[in-house]
Amino acid sequence: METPTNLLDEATNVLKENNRGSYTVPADQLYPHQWLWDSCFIAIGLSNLDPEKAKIEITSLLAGQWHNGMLPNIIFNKDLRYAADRNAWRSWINPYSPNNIETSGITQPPMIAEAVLRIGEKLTKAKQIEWYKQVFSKIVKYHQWLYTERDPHQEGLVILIHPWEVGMDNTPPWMRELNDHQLAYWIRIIKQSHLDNVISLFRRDTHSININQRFGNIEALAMYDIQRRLRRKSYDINRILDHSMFAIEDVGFNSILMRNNDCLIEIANKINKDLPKKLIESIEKTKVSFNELWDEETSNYYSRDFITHRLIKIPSAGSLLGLYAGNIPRDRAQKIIYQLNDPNSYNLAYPVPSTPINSNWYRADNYWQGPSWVNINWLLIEGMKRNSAVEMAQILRNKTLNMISAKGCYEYFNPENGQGLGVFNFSWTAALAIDLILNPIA
Ligand code: 9WN
Repeated sequence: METPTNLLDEATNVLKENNRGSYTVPADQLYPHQWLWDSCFIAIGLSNLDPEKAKIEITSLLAGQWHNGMLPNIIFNKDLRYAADRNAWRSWINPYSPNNIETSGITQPPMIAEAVLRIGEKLTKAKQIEWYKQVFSKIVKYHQWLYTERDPHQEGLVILIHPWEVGMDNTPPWMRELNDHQLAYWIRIIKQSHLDNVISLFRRDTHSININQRFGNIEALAMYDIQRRLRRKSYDINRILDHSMFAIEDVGFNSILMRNNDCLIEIANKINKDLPKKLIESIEKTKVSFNELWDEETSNYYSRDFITHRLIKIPSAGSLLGLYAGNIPRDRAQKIIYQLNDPNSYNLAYPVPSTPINSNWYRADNYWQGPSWVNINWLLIEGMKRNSAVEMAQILRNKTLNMISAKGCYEYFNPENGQGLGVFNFSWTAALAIDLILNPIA
């Protein structure tokens, strides 16, 4: 494949336009703050062009770290215009929130160790060691927080308490749980009386993006309601779990955690540091417990309800990320690869759809229920490389770059016709395009 140089320029420009000094917004207007996994992907892209800028992106993320170790999914832009966004969360009500920085009260997929490692690989040996030493204890603290707060029974699998933490907001398994078990009575009334269209008037996102490409109004209300309930408990996990709120062991998140645990170990080795014994035990437990998310009958990994331990057997992009996790049995990796090759499942003209086409939930244009996302493709390409599917990784890399070249750096794409969807000039699409262009697969 020829290197699409135009795309390289275009993508570099997107990152420049979306830069706000010490961090990069996911997109102008719709996403005016700093998001956790977005910035990790952005830093991975930037590390190819200017590792110093990538370091600044990560350093800015770490400035939002809570005193208990949590990295929030959003660090708010301080501009007066966004007071309502900050106020919706009121992170300052929790004593562990950072001083003078306003953030959300939940997290997002832990991609930071991977980003830090990759930045380090682009630095000279001396600078690499200095960089790893600079950030090491903060990332250790984050992984410790994941296990102490979010693995309350010490089972090795981390729980999530809001769909926004998954990073794939309206992914089918979470939406099924939300609709079946978590809709507040007042939302049910609105749903039954079909008054939900009124909600559109209050939504900022659907002013600029067609609602068919975003989550529905009932889901928007439900997500807002869960956020409000978390705020009422001051984001204190003990109080939240006492009220048996939403808690799911998400398969995608735990896959990403597994890989990032390995990255953290690699960073520790590079600077001759030991990880705390308890953290090592948890890391080992995750590798074993992850097997419990496998369902032999349907040959798939699934998320699991924390309380009942029932698998939520609805396939989604998260089910594929075991490939990125590494450490999964060879026959299971092959079963994921089989689905990725199957035209009745994930192998569409513009892969990889975020929901397989043979699922009742599949909708080609709708957010995380069908469209292809460049970050998921990137994670799968990494996973394929590590699971001896190099040729497949090459093909997906080329298809991904062609899809972006044809339409531009859209947020997501229709997997059947390649149409660009969501916001235009989306940062992680640009950043990961840069990474894919500059790192051909040997
Ligand atoms: C809510 C910023 C974020 C991404 C998420 C994506 C979307 C927000 C939204 O945008 O979530 O956090 O408004 O839907 O789902 O993955 O980090 O790009």
